[in-house]
Amino acid sequence: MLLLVFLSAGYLFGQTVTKPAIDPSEYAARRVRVAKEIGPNGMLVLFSPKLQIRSGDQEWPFRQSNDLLYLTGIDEEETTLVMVPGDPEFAEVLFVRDRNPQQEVWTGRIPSHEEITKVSGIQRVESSRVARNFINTAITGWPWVTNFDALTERLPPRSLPHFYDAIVKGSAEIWTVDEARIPDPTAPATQEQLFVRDLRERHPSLLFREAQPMLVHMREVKSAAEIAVIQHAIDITEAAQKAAMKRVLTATSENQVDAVIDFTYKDLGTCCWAFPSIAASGKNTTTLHYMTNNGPVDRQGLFLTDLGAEYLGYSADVTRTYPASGKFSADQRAIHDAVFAAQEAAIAALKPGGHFRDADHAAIAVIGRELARLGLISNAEPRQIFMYFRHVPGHHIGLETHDVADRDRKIEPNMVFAVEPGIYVRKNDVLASPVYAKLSKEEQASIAKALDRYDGIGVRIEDNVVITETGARLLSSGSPRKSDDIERFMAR
Ligand SMILES: [Mn+2]
Repeated sequence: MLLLVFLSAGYLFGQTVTKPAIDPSEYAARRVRVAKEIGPNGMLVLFSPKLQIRSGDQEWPFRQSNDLLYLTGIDEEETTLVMVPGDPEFAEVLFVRDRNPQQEVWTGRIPSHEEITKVSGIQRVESSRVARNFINTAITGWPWVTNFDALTERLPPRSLPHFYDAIVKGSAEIWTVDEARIPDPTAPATQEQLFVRDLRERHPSLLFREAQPMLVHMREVKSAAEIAVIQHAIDITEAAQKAAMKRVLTATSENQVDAVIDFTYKDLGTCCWAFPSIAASGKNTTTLHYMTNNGPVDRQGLFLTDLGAEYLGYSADVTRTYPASGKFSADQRAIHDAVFAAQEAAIAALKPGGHFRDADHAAIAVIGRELARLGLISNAEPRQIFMYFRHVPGHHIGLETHDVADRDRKIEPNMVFAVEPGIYVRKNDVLASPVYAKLSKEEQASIAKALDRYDGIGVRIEDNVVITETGARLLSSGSPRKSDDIERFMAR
């Protein structure tokens, strides 16, 4: 299958660039893979999520579910994808909202069914009003509810003969994403989970199959078009990084730096961040998921921005740490260079056939060596390193910032990773830690001395790479990474 990247002239950073998109033929090819996987007795069902209430009658902006976006490219509410590969007429059916002039006055234009076909490549587009009825009809062989509507009237009983035959024989399988990625018993049920619960009650003999492993396996390896889209998200993110590095020089509040980040995203043509920006000054750089972004700028301190623009649903994830004054102190530079060395080692360890753990180990080995050299630990052992570095050094990126992953799978070309080692010196936490308490008096004294020196310094350097045939290629080289390059850029 030939992958096409739509090219349209855009204007970014003062030069003409291409704005990538994903061709309908690519969505079609993904569905062909799914159809093959689920087989002629299967039915795949995916729903878009319901709008979430923020407060009162205000809703959060709609965000499509990633699996539905991955298989259709349709970023619309009230969308349901049903695939019944055994019955060619209904091999792919997409249910979407109908155009509705009264509603469009309030909430804007709803795309026509023809436009939905043009984006997704799905020929059979039906009204979202009949989605549940269609599914029930397919499973029971005749319209399940009595209020017949347009589609079920057009659907004679047993119009899905192959699937119905499988139902009768007890070999029909309903595929959907039922398992939560992050198990949380208190989380509200997804549309898919409610659907499965309901079907299990009404049709106890139906077989259910979890679609997640298949979709994870597909989503882990990116196409050329996906990599181009991610690169675009990264380019916008790096423009925001550079704007932040300039703004911090005169900013008095983290808010002001946060503001140029949001401005840059929107100015360069994407609505949103993929995750709330982290804009942290001084000691706040040592808080891993700092998101308050309203503290004063510590002029002598470091400034850390962990940013990811979202473009067509795909996420970038780039972190830079730089001096608010434009010039690193010797101690700040020492920590920054240590983290940079760890990151370079991690990136060098990524190659096809290897495992992401190789990058983890490479980063941790360098951080251990460097922390020992700086006197912050007495011995490069994991429990001491953990006092300063307590998150994993990387993850896949894609439709999720922390993209779906089978952590046991070997690395393959065209996987895209964020690599993000860090060192965070929080003196009081170290002094209070049980690991520190178990060290000898001499070890404690020498670490305490180093802690006085480096306290409040937090550095994370995060870059995005794509795996090639032989190693990893940096996608985020558009903003300065090394101490010298950062200073040079900020002085310009
Ligand atoms: Mn990250």
